[in-house]
Amino acid sequence: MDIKTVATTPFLDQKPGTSGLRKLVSVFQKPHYLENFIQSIFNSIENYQGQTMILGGDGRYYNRQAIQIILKMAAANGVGRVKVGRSGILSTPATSCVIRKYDAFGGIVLSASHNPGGPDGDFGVKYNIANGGPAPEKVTTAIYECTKVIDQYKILAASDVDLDTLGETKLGDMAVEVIDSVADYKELMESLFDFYRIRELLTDGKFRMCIDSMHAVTGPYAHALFEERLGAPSGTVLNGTPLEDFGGGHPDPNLVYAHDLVEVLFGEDAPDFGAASDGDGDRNMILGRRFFVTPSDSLAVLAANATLVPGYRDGLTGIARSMPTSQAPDRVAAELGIDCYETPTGWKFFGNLLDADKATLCGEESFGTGSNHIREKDGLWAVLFWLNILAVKQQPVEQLMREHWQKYGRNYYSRHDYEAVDSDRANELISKLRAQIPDLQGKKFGNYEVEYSDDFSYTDPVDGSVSQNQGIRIGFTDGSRIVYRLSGTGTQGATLRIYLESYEPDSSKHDLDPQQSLAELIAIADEVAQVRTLTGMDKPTVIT
Ligand code: VG1
Ligand code: CO
Repeated sequence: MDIKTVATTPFLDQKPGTSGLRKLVSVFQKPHYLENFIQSIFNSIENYQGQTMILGGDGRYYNRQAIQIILKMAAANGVGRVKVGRSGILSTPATSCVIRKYDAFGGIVLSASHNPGGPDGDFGVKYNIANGGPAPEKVTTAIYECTKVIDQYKILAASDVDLDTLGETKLGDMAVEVIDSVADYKELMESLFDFYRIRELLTDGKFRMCIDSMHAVTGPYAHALFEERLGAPSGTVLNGTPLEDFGGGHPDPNLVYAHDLVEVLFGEDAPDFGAASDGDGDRNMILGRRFFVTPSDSLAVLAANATLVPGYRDGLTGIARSMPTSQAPDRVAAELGIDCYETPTGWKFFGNLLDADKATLCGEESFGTGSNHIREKDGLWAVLFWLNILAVKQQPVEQLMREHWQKYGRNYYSRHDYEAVDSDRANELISKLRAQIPDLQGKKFGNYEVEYSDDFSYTDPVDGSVSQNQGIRIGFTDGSRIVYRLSGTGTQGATLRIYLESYEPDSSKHDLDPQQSLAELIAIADEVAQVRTLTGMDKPTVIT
């Protein structure tokens, strides 16, 4: 083996965020930048020599080049075998599935998720551990520490591997196996859902659906599952070929960016069901005919109806949601007599709860839902879950949702994002807010009185690890909440996220536009944090 040891110097900005290291493509293309980070992963872990690793990405620009570099570094560092998705394609949930199925020591997903791609867009690297989930904080911290002191990396001098042909080759002593990107994931989905009933629904000639892959990674998965396996007509999947620049779009499944789908579902003769997924396939948006399901409500509905689905027939051990996610799932957990855990933002905090079987379903307000079937959120899994429920209940999405609200009440919810804010100003806003925390309790703002205020801190109930400063919460006596936090996935300046929630038990008041029903809280959020003054922006850039 011709292993080269290359001298390098540290980059001081390689701290992983909410979900891996995300930077502009041009940053990752700097000499040694990607190599330093990959070598730091190997330097921070133990006992992987001779073992299997999984590798793939969402197909964005620089995916193929990065895969070739990582394969040669894995070979030089003593990895035994790498299973890589054909053409470099593996969605985040598929990677998690494959890591678990083949007992790999871990995996690398190349993705910046919903961030735009292309030469001027973003790139990202996520490291997942043996349970298939995102590396927990103690692992990402160890990687970061290694990036600060790295002085060399190892890489095999070899020619590129053919990524487009299934089968096995050798790279030095390491086996490289190009695997079907879809097969293992599809098999897992078949084991969880009633495909017979979903197929009946999709072929009954009445029910129509449409799914938008946004030119990103879920295209091949959606074609194989919905059109080939479940009998939906071809054309059901929109934008189903992964493109390096996602067609110039933002592969983020929400009402703002999934506009092709929104036009169809809110247009003339709209289909019954619509869904979209993000760049790396872990997010989902669910729509009915002229109807939007908020992600927090989606988690609540899946939990309330889980026993209708074969894989969850025996019920749930618990539910977990990220702190800013609405409290709608808590109400279902209370009714079911199970625990509902509140974790910091980011899927890595769910791993321990799932491993310990304390939670079966998990979700985040940011269009992420998942379960113990893998250790990542899973966009197409959520779509299949919804279809399975609809196939059993034979109800339109809107009716299902309204009946849910009737039983549990409605948690009106919205998130306001202020993107690309100057970082100093954003930090100033958060520190000023933090300084107010001790004085807020008991304060009155119009109809609202503050019951508590804190900077959310989480103690993992399984390993006792503590994560502090996870978002500033202001809770009111009627159960309404305002939460502020800075994003950990952006690559330019800072993004301030403000999460707003109120609860309405009265079903005669379930028809309001959330922006209208939350209007007073929105005004309070601005007053307390001086958002417009301190950001210099008069309105949010994205409202979901
Ligand atoms: C965002 C979301 C968070 C999600 C994370 C990764 O993080 O808010 O809920 O887990 O993205 O999702 P932040 O720090 O920007 O708020 V993905 O699909 O981008 O991997
Ligand atoms: Co994603």
